[in-house]
Amino acid sequence: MARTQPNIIVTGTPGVGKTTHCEMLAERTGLRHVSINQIVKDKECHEGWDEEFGCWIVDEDKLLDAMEDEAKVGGCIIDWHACDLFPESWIDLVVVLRVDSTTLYDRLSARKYPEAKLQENIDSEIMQVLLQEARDSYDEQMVVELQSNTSDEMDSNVDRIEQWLTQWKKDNAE
Ligand code: DAT
Repeated sequence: MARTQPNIIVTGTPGVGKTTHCEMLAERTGLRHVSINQIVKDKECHEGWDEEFGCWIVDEDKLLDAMEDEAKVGGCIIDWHACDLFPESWIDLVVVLRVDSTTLYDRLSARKYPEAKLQENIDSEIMQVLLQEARDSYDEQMVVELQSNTSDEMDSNVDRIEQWLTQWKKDNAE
């Protein structure tokens, strides 16, 4: 059965602004903010805590099982710092947020990230790891790269995604 609402992934290096964008989008569109972090924690889709990187070791099969019903219904704004695990058939749009390294440094320092983790994330942003992952995993027409340095950029990103959603609904109306 076709989805009556699209599923959107908002991805990028930690600190780019995924959660802030997803919350604003959910408020404006009525779509659901699906925080993978929260699902992994609440539904225990993990194999324990990685001390070195300070994150859950995600059990991807369990996570996909936990999300399948919701993805089928549609209307998910998926908030996660990876995107290659979701089947392409579930997804309609992949938004990769980008940020300058100085801005990212300030945001991650404010989170009190340990130096090694901070540096690793900044390197990953400079090397555009998430953008490449998105391009490798999804049709190029589904992937959009948006800058997220300022609140003006965030507002225009959210406007743009809302416009995309309006068009998607027109295209997919019965
Ligand atoms: P993420 O979910 O990608 O880890 P976040 O939404 O928690 O990132 O944002 C990290 C911090 O940066 C938070 O204090 C909000 C701020 N921020 C994010 N995007 C921004 C933007 N485009 N302009 C100004 N501040 C932003």
